[in-house]
Amino acid sequence: MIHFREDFLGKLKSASRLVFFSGAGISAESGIPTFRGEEGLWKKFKPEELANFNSFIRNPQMVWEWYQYRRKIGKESLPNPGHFAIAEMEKYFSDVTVVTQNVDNLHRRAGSKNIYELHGNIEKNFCIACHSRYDFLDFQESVDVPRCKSCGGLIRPDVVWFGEMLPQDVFSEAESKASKCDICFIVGTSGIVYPAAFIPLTAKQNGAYLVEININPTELSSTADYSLYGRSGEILPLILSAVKSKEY
Ligand code: BV8
Ligand code: ZN
Repeated sequence: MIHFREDFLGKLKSASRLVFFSGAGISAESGIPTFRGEEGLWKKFKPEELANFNSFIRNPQMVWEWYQYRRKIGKESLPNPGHFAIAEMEKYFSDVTVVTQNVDNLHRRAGSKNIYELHGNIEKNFCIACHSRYDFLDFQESVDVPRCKSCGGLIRPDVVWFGEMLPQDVFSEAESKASKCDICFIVGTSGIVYPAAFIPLTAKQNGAYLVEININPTELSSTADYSLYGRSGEILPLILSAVKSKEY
């Protein structure tokens, strides 16, 4: 059981707009490996080898297989109590926004309504030549990198690779939500990937109260007003029960 600090409970009581800025750590308890943790995805592979356009052009098959491997893990994973707690918060606050760096769809599958996917979505794909769009179901079984039906071009996952711009409309709307929120929760992220990591900083600059939920301190810990160390799948449901029982 955690006894939350009085100032945090006070903020919860007066808040109406929440932002949950999430990273790979929120999905760790769903069985999806994080990027930089012990079992990190990058341990076996390096970001520069896989999550960037030039590697895809040089070796489309290798990059495609990595994403098929991650899609398979994603398909076998379920949202965990942390995702569900965030979704249920929508009943108790007027505006709950999820700004996620994750591409795994678990927030949506947990029932969250307002989600900004800053780095895209692993179940979506497009042709690099004519930009025709394809969703994951078209290629569930395809081991080989698929070719576009209309032009024969290579098909890639619709995620943001290193060196690529984030979807501008998604990012600016997420920034505007961050600038207006009362509390910004930073959940399960090492906070080293930019410009995504600007989101909590924008919230802070506009007067939001920052709560970090992580098993370790991170790059963003110094900006947080309150750091809750532990697994997000355990801490988020405790915050939800504090809200439901009006512990403040
Ligand atoms: C761009 C999608 C330029 C693909 C990913 C300054 C400004 C702008 C850019 C840069 C900059 N400095 C450097 C850059 C370049 C680069 C960057 O940030 N590099 C970093 C590594 C230094 N940024 C870019 O390239 C971005 N693009 O800048 O374009 C530009 C500008 C104009 C015009 C053209 C171009 C694009 C970055 C996006 C890259 N794509 N993913 C895919 O998924 O395959 S990044 C990847 O990292 C994932 O999206 C992931 O979400 C993201 C962040 O990682 P985390 O989510 O934080 O995961 P991590 O493993 O690191 O941490 C997990 C945390 O969870 C840990 O803290 C752990 O303790 C915790 N945890 C674990 N278990 C639990 C837990 N917490 C709670 N409970 C648990 N149970
Ligand atoms: Zn095409």
